Amino acid sequence: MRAVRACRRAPHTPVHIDSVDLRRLRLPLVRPFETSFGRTDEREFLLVRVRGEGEEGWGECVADELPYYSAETTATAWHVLERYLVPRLLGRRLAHPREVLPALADVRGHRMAKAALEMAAWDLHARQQGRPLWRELGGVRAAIPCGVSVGIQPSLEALADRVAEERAAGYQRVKIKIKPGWDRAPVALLRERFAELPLMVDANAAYTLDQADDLRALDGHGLLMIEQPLDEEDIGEHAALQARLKTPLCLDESIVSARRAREALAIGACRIVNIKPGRVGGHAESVAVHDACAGAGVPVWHGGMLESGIGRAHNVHLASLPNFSLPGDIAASRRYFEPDLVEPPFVVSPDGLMQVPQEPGIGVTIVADRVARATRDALTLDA
Ligand code: NPQ
Ligand code: MG
Repeated sequence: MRAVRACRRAPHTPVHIDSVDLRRLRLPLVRPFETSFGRTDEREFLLVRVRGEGEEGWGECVADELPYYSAETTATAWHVLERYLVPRLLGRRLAHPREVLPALADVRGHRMAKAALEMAAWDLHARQQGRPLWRELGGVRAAIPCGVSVGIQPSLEALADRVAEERAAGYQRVKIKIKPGWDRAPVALLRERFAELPLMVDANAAYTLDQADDLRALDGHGLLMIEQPLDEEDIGEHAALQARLKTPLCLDESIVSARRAREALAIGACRIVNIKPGRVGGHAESVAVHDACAGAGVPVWHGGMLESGIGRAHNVHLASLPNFSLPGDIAASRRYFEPDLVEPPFVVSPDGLMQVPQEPGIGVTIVADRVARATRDALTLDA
């Protein structure tokens, strides 16, 4: 028995997927989340389960119901997964999950849909090896530093209360969402109330270069960074803006691949990069972005997409790589979903750390009846 297992767990266990389940879920958020592009009280997302060789692997598609953070939506991701992506993998034998994204390369774009499938394949592979995902990805940390993303609030007082609460919970840095008209006053207030707070802002592409003065007004406040002030396509304009600011710019929406990251760094469009595996097509491309930034001496941090515990677990494993040297937007399960879809839930210690799971694969248990209750559509695709 032992010998058989050892053999199955040999270093070159191929990825062989013989069935894929797609599910669309809706889960109420613990509290609404407001950004420059809108307000969400219920998160819709897809889950992908891949099965092969008696094991399974799970991935979460971070696309939203509405095309406001990104062009992809749950509906486009479902369509592309069902018709184009899953058929390219079913019955195929790939030597390693790194081969998944190349196997999908003739389908243009749709990185969030691809990432969900690719990340499920990594979980499957890691479980087949009997190893936690972080080891397969090259992680080096047993715990990751956590920051928190605070949405646009109804008033400045409400914002100050929220930030005080998050500080008390241990988060090592706070990011607030800004938009034209909600930028100077909230930053000035937080600086007054929390002088030493590691603070940053995220505009989600709400500004144009014409409004550079609004952003320069934030320059004296010692912010860690300003995240994605301009449109995702405006990489050249971010370089022009960075030249006029002391505060580092960080790109999120603009960085859709390692190639794009290298281009952005080469022209000085940012000094920090946010990595979200969903945005770049999964773990392998995230590691490539991570490595490109490390090579250029540029720190990265892990973004968040209001994931359930399944996507969150993937994020925690990835964020254990060495160049994730700034606290990420990886917060406790209970800030978003109560209960989460996984056990144990992700928790943040009083000093702002989250443990990286040590069990095989993503290392958490998926609670089937919670998944079932939140499911709106389900489909199984077989080889
Ligand atoms: C960001 N996240 O860094 C994102 C954007 C974001 C934690 O600030 C539904 C689907 C709601 C995707 C809200 C954080 C969302 C979303 C915000 C993405 O830019
Ligand atoms: Mg962002």
